[in-house]
Amino acid sequence: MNLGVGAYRDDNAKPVVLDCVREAESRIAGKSVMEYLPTNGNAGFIKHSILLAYGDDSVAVADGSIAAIQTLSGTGACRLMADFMHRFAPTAKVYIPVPTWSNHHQIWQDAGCEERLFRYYKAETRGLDFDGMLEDMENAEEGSFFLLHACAHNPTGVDPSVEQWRQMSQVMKRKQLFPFFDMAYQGFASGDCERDAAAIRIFVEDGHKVGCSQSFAKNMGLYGQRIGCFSIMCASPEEAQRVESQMKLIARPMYSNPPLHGAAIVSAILGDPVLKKQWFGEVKTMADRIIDMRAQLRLALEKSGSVLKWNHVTEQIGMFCFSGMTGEQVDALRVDHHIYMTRNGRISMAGVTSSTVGRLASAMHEVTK
Ligand code: IK2
Repeated sequence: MNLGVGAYRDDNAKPVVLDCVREAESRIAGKSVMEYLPTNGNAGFIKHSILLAYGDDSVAVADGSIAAIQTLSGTGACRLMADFMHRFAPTAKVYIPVPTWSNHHQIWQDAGCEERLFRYYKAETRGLDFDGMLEDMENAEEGSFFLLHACAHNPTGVDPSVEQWRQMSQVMKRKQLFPFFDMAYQGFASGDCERDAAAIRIFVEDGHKVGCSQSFAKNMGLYGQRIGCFSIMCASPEEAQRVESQMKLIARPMYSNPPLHGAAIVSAILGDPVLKKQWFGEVKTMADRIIDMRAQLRLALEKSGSVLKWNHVTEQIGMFCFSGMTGEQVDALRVDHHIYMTRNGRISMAGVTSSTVGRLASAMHEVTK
């Protein structure tokens, strides 16, 4: 049972190509030329992407004060942010949550940024360390950058509530901390792409100038197409033009220009209200299957005779369950049960199916007795 990589599988444990993606591909087949895109990418894609993140009614999108560039998926967007930060705020620190997607550390370190950590997860409650996080924000130097997972936090599956986001926004505003949202799972948390963008929109409402990384790997299943978007909200359209020009100067010597196909697919879907609606439905289907697997796993664990508490399995959200199992317990799952996951106890719930959930629960009970 492969529960390692964060990639969606259907209830037969098979990778999925969404119907809306197939339809978009059939519409663009043979129509696009194979010329280079400009350094900043496909303009239509960028517009649709930032509307999805900031909202159809976003004033900043409408008046052109968001600088944005097509990227090599979410990783590429984070890397451009890190390079941008290193170039224009060389002494600023980047605060990274503990724990986080491990590549975050490498991305910011490789770009030469000075990293600090902030408390995020509380092992005792398997939930958010809200007080610890606010305290670390209070104690951060003014002008620091904070990397925030917009929704469906990887690896913990623990997200702040709307009220907690509001409080974080207030503290960060007062302390003049720059919020950078990594949104790799829009739609995967609640099943609703609009709801999953709530954090970004709260911060924007409060007057923050936010940065954002978007990925279409998970929510459109476009993993290998490497399609994403990096944006920074600016004070004016003129500033946005200048910032965008600097983004291009960072991208140009790195990869010249981004690939065509993924951007064409996303534009075809988001640019057609019928296909977009279909996509919203398909994201919800994926999110709902994961939510259902969480419920089944918790129930099976509780029925297995385990005396441990498993409420976090259903309380956490998104693709991952941060199970609380130790490295040794994960090793035992691998060796004795042929169940594979990352050694921090993270289960990719997207890999669990209705025919394997029972076996997973009894193996987890076995190794945690
Ligand atoms: N940001 C976060 C928080 C991510 O989780 C990811 C994807 N990680 O998925 C693999 C895994 O953890 O098993 C990314 C960014 C980057 O994703 P991509 O570059 O594919 O868009």
